[in-house]
Amino acid sequence: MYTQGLNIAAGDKTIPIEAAAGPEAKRFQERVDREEKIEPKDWMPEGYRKTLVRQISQHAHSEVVGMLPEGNWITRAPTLRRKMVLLAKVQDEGGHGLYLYSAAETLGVSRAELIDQLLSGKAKYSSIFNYPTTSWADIGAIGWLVDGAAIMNQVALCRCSYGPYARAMVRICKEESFHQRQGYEIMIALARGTSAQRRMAQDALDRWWWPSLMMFGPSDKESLHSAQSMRWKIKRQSNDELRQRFIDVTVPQAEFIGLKVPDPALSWNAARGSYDFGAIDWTEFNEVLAGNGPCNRERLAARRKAHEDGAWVRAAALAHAEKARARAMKKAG
Ligand code: BYC
Repeated sequence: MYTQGLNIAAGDKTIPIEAAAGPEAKRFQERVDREEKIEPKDWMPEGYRKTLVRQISQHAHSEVVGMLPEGNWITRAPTLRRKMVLLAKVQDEGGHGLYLYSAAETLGVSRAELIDQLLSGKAKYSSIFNYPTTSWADIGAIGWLVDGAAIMNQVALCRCSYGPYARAMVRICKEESFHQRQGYEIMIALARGTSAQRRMAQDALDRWWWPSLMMFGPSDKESLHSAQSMRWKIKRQSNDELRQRFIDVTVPQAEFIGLKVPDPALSWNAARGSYDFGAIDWTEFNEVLAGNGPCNRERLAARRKAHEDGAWVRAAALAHAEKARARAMKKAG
């Protein structure tokens, strides 16, 4: 059997992937090509399993860390209605994290292991959550742009070849589309408001536009995992394709509310039927991934504190489960 090297995780560039050879690998690829869903107990190449654990756990961590920038505004939402909506949204993100950790657990890793990887700084989470939320308009911009970018990526993931991930994504996408609309509604209200409110909305768009484009990951040329993930139908569209589609749907939404996308190179290309856009600052992206974004340290410190504060809840749940198990054993004789 010949193998193909693939960088599965940072620093581990040699994990072999049974990409093309061996009867099981061949049957596996045929099932994927026929659009059959792969389920937890099915045979799968080790590289497929590791790629999914990496992506699903990074996704779960992103949902949970993603609660922090918005959680920052729950006590300062301008009206009771806005507060209720924001609370519900942040709670939804926690729920998404739980579905995704459960989907990852079907691949033979424990949630405790995955959380350790996050808290030790070994696991990645989306770069976008390392930026601060400095005004109420940022809550609008996150819903509109960040959830908008997430939906663009995640609708494709509803057709992922791995059943538990694909099914989790269906529900998550429904909730994300409500999140996107609540964010855009905040932006509409600000854009129609006083000149100070319009300035606040424009300032939020200026700060969140480029980091939102970075959410889709490195360019296809630089993407380590895309080609193999697309062969396995984990990913259905490339990072650049999804980024372009996001730009094409979002620019008219900005124009509709009278805001200006902060990209002087942005222009409609009639021949391509898409917008041309300026260069993304990949140095900034790489710095954020390396832990040097504006809020990386603060985000991890907040998660570590939450984990420590929750120790008594985990201990109580375990003690309760143990008592219930002992009672059931006694009853069974
Ligand atoms: N940030 O080969 P590539 C939400 C990493 S949360 C950080 O293209 P891949 C929400 C990548 O992991 C939704 N790291 O990788 C929550 C890889 O590193 P490793 C978040 C990034 O996996 C609360 C390396 O760069 N969505 O909606 O094929 C409030 C090379 O990249 C990023 C998901 O997680 C990044 N932006 O493609 C509001 C979607 N980009 O692992 C909203 C699921 C790349 O080799 N994930 N990297 O060390 C995916 O679809 C894919 O993993 C990506 C990257 C498109 C992100």
